[in-house]
Amino acid sequence: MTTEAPAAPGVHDAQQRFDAMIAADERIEPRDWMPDGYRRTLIRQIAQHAHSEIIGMQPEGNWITRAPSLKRKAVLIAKVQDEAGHGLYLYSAAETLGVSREELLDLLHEGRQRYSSIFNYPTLTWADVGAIGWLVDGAAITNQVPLCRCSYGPYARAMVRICKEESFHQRQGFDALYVLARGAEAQRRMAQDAVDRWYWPSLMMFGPPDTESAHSEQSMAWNIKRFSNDELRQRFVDIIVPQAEALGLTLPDPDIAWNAERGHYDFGTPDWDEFKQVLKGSGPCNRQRLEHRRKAHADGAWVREAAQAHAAKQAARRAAGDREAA
Ligand code: BYC
Repeated sequence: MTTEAPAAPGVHDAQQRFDAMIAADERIEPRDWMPDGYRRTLIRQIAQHAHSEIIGMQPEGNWITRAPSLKRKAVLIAKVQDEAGHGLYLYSAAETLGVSREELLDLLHEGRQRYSSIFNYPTLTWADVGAIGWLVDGAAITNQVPLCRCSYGPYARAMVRICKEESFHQRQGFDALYVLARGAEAQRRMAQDAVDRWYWPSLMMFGPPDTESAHSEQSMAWNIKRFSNDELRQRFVDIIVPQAEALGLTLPDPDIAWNAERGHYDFGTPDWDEFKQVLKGSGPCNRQRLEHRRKAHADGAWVREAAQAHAAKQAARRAAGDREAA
């Protein structure tokens, strides 16, 4: 008697299986069937996230040579290196979806994929490094901790390590600002000025208001996003208001007030026109960031070529060794 292998499940069955896995809050892995839209959404989001990590090295990298002490310099170098590492984990996660890192970098360099709006603002003083750590990394953690439970396995797993490292980044930023806020009057003013400039852009990191968020509903249905943009923005404000008090600095938002009925802080509305301009490429540093990235990529071509030549030589040696042993 011969037994026939079961027919490959049709797309309909595969879709049902996928839907059931999402409903049961299970992880989707690279070899599982997934709808095209799910794959496209993940590639878009993970690539945007990876690009943000490597572009995000620039504003802070700007202060490595001018960090005020050896300790601050060492900490900043470690942080900027961490961002490069995050980029690598995320490009690897994106590659499991069938795209290559080269393709994604080309899309970034051609301006066809986005990176976070936040990195189009300049770092004018040393206090900006503190404000980025406290507010930008703080916003990133608020957004990214729920991504550790994202339905796509490789992205969720990458986020676990990234979030641990982001916590260290946030603490170093808070610490740098804390020291400045308690220093000379000029240092305190510098810390306040940095917070004044980074507060609103950090609220914009969470994306447009829910009413204008094109992807949230579908991404939440797929368990990619666990909370909406506005929910996470609110969570972030609730965290930073008491932290600002502990720092002795004020947030440049006259609408911040505790709302006992809601159990949350009320806060003002970011300038969404400015956000749209930054997304269109007209932020203060868009052009500079992309030009620097393209140049860094071109300057690094010899490293990639040398690594490939080395790998080819090793492979040829291994093959020759195998032939001799045979
Ligand atoms: N900037 O439908 P929506 C870091 C776009 S790195 C630019 O709500 P979604 C760090 C969005 O792409 C932190 N674009 O989108 C690194 C969409 O455009 P398209 C980076 C934005 O995806 C170094 C359109 O607006 N974090 O922490 O559902 C040093 C409509 O938006 C932004 C991540 O990438 C923005 N802020 O939600 C220090 C987290 N917001 O594609 C620190 C992962 C929205 O339709 N990403 N857009 O043309 C996410 O969680 C989500 O993608 C977002 C947006 C919440 C950002």
